Amino acid sequence: MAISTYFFGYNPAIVRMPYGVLESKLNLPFLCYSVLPGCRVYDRGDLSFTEVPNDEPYNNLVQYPRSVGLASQVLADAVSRAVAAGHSCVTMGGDHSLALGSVSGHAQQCPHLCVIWVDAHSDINTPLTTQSGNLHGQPVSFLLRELQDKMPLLPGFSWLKPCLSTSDIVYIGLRDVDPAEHYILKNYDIQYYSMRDIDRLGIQKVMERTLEQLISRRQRPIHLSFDIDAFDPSLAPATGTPVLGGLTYREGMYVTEEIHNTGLLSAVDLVEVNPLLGASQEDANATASLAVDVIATCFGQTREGAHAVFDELPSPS
Ligand code: 6HN
Ligand code: MN
Ligand code: MN
Ligand code: MN
Repeated sequence: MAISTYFFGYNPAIVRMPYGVLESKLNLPFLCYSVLPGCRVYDRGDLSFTEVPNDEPYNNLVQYPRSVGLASQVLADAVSRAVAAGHSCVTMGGDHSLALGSVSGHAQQCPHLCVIWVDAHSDINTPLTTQSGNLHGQPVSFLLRELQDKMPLLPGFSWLKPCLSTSDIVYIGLRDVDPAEHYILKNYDIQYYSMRDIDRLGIQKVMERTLEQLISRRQRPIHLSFDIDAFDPSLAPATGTPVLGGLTYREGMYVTEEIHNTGLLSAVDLVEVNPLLGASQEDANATASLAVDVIATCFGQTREGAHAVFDELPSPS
């Protein structure tokens, strides 16, 4: 299997994220040769983005629409090319607005894809319901066909075509949902498993139901959009919008192991790791290590060990 990785350190404040920590922890040769035998990983490096000058807020509220729109278009092209080349594509952010580009680009090659969105937040505000004005709280609304009559045309976004139906996405880990977002989830019949649902059902049932809905009738490519803030802040402190009561390490690993086991994972976003927001270097390191475990598990790292390196045991001579 071939995997392309991109660093896309973009957030609405137009800051290039300092990915040193994540990049050094994501030891690609190590991942290829020892953890994930059979995987070839191509590091496509950092995607650069252009800050559009005089990028006035839309409606006096939505921040940097032209810059985010343009950056998303660049990312969509990159992801589309990687998938067209037969690679699985990993995009590391950056902020969750990057899913605008990664899901769109993936869908250009795989129009029937489905999405598993692992997050404390549902990121489904529209530009007319957002209270923060941050586009990282809105990407899903741009992607859903059913919401298009509620979407204003934002400068910078004319290229973007909605590529998902409401039944193509399942959320896992929600625990901080705005009132308008809750209205959308309920009224458009979008499936989600909140932390409360995970408490009630257990993560095993949640994954069973998620995969049953998305891929039991037909096999199709999976796009995993994983926000590190889905984990509890005790595990992932270096992130922008931490919320108490998140996934345990074991629940997070179970989610990615199950997705790997489908054999259908085609693209992964790993977002909202922000080393600048860790209170200490240890916080930044712990959050980055967790992100690496998420990615590695997506592509076959197991908690049970693997034996691909040994063909046979050494015998005494
Ligand atoms: N994230 N619902 C809030 C907003 O600003 O719309 C929080 C969004 C968080 C986004 O973590 O990717
Ligand atoms: Mn953010
Ligand atoms: Mn998010
Ligand atoms: Mn989030």
